[in-house]
Amino acid sequence: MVEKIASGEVVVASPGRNFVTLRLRTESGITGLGDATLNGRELAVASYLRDHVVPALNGRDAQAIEDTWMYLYKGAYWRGGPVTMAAIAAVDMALWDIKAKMAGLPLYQLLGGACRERVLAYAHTTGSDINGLMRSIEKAQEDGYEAFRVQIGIPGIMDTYGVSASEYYEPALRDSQPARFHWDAETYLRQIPKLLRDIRAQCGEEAILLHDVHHRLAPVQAARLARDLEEVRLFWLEDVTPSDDQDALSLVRQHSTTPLAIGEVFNTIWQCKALMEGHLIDYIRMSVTHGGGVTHLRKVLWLAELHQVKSGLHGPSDVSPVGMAASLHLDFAISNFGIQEYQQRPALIDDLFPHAYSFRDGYLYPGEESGLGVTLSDALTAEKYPYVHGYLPVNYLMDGTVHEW
Ligand code: CS2
Ligand code: MG
Repeated sequence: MVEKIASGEVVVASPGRNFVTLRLRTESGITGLGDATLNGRELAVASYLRDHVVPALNGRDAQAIEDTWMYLYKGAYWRGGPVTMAAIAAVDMALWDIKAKMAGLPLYQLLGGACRERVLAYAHTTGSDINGLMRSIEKAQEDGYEAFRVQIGIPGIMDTYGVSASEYYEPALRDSQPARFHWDAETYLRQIPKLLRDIRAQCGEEAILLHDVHHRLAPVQAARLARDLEEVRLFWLEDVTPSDDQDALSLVRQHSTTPLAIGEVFNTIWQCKALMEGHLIDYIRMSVTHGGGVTHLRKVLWLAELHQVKSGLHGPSDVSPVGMAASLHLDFAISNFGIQEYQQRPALIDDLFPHAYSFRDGYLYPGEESGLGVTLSDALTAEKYPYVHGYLPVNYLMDGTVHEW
């Protein structure tokens, strides 16, 4: 029997930060959820969904997921980009949720079944100096984590990327204009190798350490950093140079064996195909939410598998619990899993998005509820938690030139 899509509702709510959630309902009343949160540009995706996508879904077969993906991607003529792909991702997640509920299975079973027993997670740790960062690592260790993204203040740069005063990191800032951040590559390059060597010495040989450069270096600077960090033995060095100029990574490769991770801003397979085929990266960082959903990311991860690239799916606080659940079902079901980024959230968010997935002793488990295993509490409404206008910061060089953030 064909189960038709009957309606779609977009919930934009801000319980401490903005989330955009799509709820699709079939004619017989089965619901599916999708995450469409695009940090700092939330309403653009909400409008794309409400005004353009949802009206085009009515009456379609809810089980024909691949076909609906193509209908939204190829059928719109205008394709790709973070707004479009987050909207398609939300529809795709919601349809997988519905299909898995209809089958009475947790989603990972429909994706091929479990390839592992647990999913290694890494924490965000941050400090304005070594002592502060060590305290943050110790706190994450107390929570059970074995892997840590380490971001540290750089004397001479007033607001280094990833060093946050607030515990709840990186919601787009609630300002009428983007905040101004600062950057100086030479100041960073002079100091970061020693800082990270000290952290390695204090954490011991076995700790899993990662570092994120957030797209900020030129190719030759990136090569120098990757070389200078070899003895730190990072699990990965992330976004060491902007990913638009992909040949640049061959220069980095020529100078070091530090593993490289890229891709949190990618939204289609075309943006990572050459990187994988050229063996220029070791980990692919796309998220289910920004990468076209389960259907598309699965293809990305299969391509990655062919080229011995592992997953490191993006899981910052801007991916909602719905997007996190979708990531975990994929992490569980692919053979080339690497690591999963996972920031613990304020209890309010877990309460508003009750979920079957769990975190224990540094590892994540997708849970055994059918579907994605996430519901929306009735308390999560736009009236109770109205949308808050905000922007991600804009990053400037010391002379006022706009730079990568
Ligand atoms: C970061 C993100 O998680 C990461 O590795 O690069 O936190 C990124 O800055 C945010 O997703 C931007 O919204
Ligand atoms: Mg990153």
